[in-house]
Amino acid sequence: MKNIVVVGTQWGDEGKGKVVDLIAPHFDIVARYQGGHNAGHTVIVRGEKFVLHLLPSGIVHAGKSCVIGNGVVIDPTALLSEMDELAARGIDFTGRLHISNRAHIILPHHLALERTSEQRRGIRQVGTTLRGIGPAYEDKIGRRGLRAGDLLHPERLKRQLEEIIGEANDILQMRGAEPIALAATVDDLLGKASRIAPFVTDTALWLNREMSAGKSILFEGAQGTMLDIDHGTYPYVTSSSGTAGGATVGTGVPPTAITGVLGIMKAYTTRVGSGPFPTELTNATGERLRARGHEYGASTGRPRRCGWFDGVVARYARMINGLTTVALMKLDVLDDFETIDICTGYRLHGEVLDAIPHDAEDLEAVEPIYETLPGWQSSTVGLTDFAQLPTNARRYIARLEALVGCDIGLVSTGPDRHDTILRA
Ligand code: 2SA
Ligand code: MG
Repeated sequence: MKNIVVVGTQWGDEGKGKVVDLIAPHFDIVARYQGGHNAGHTVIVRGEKFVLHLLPSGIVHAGKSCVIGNGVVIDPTALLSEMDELAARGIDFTGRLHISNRAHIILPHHLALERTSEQRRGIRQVGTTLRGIGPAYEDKIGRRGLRAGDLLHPERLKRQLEEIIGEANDILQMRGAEPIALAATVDDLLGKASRIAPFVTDTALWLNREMSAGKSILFEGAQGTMLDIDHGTYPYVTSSSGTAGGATVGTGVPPTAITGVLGIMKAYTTRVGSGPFPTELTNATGERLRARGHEYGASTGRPRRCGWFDGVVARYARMINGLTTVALMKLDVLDDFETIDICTGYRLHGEVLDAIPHDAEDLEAVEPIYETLPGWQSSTVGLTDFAQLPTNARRYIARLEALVGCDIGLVSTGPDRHDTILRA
């Protein structure tokens, strides 16, 4: 393992936080490359639960360097409160947190704009986390964003905010929403800027120098392949590149330096927010998955939609990310099911598809083709040896490997670090 990307292969919440935490000791640096505090990465260390949003999950490991890359969007309030909370719990990150000077800043108008645009979409709303993520990326692509590096220049911050917020207020006014108070925003940001500034640096330069000195990097993806702005179920996606390619754009580490891609795959499927979800179960079975898997949003507490494993999505994720290994998560959630369905293909208007449709309405209309496997109906909780798994659980895993076209090198059997099977 040298420079590995950990990527979500479904709609997020696959268990990336646990895996990053588990393998972090083998790397020198953990880097986030996209998204922001819309992510919710749950890590359980010696029975203590940490939910990380913006900081890389590696932060709970003393001595590891952590990077918030240029592809991330940063809400200063969320960043500081997460740092304060962790500091209060004994985590010391002085000298090991590096924030890209090119990362964009989430400002109050982003939240206000997102609320109004979600309202305007009516039934077609995305169901975002309302954290300002999308509008912050809009300002970035629109070339009017404020970057972390700008926090190092308080003398020009007022002028920059005047321009950015002035434009946003025109739109807010058109939509009949409250404008953002400029003076209060400037004061608030100036106060926070002085606390954030010491961590701000050219992380692309820093990462490349560290690599030259032989250091290894773990790239921590947020959300998942199907929420990727380009490759996901557009427009029901997040506004960043959560797929493996995003790791290079979002950190400035070249593609030739990436040596592997670890795909995180839940043994069934979940989705938060709206949009197509072919294997969704809106019945008692779906509720059983939600209850057994504790499927509620780690950032917003929203109940997650639940359904069977989708082999079409998994194959697609292997292709788009070039997966070299898969970690199969939450196998134990399926322990007491009599039978388990796996989706092996889609049918649209009577025809079997050989790829995921690009159109959300088509994907909404597909009929999953299922294969039913017998359950194992015994507890796998906490197992650490592959040979201890019930025969039917091993059959299930073998079937998933065949469908995905990639080896499953890790199986998770519970939330704790130790509830893990590592295959040679
Ligand atoms: P946004 O806020 O612009 O990124 O929302 C756009 C879509 O992306 C989905 N999204 C997520 N889906 C799953 N997990 C996420 N993180 C949190 C978690 C979510 C939470 O780990 O549980 O707590 O609710 C996440 N972040 C964004 C979102 O639901 C929209 O469909
Ligand atoms: Mg999550």
